[in-house]
Amino acid sequence: MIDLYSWTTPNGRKVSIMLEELGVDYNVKKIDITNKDQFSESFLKLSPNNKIPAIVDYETGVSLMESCAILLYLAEKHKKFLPEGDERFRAIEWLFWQTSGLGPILGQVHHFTKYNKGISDYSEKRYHDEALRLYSVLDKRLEGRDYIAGENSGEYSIADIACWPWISRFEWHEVDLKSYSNVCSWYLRMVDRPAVQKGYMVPHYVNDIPVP
Ligand SMILES: N[C@@H](CCC(=O)N[C@@H](CS)C(=O)NCC(=O)O)C(=O)O
Repeated sequence: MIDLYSWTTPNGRKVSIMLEELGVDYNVKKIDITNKDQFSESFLKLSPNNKIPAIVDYETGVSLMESCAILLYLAEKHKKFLPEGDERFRAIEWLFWQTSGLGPILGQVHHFTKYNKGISDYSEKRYHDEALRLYSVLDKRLEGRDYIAGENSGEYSIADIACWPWISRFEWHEVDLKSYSNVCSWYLRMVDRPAVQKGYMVPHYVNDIPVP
């Protein structure tokens, strides 16, 4: 059994989608980051960086913070959603791209453009421009491919699971998803997956999955 500490955000949804894809049993522990639950003493023992998500795997005794470390751990444990051979590092490459680029930059767009509009035109423009660049990078990567990593036309992997929840906030990014046609097709392909639909609603329903 796994305990998942999470909230209704992209980093949290990455892990719930992965757990749904794997079909493993898990308990959800709500950490309401709007209520500062992430700073409680008990949660800090699991997540010293004060952020969701975190997991405790009672089968192995492993506890982990950092969504992409959790995705890698689960992929290795279950031998699923991480290609083998050379393509393994292609998936890891895009996983790092998400965690070092896409997530942090889109996080800044949420901060300045969604929640603090008008406070800093400079920051809004800087992060929006960079967000558009990242959408273009992903669009190019997905040209002629169904999924981000894997040989030929791609193989569904933790790289897709890491990126999709961030792209699902395209409206917050003021991005017309249809103008990134490869990203848009991939996004809708992901929306069709029952595990994506279920994982998106963890720990609870906030809204329907946005569809362009
Ligand atoms: N690099 C971390 C980022 C985690 C993160 O930023 N979590 C956010 C929610 S998406 C959070 O817990 N924010 C609470 C806070 O900043 O106080 C990961 O991928 O797990």
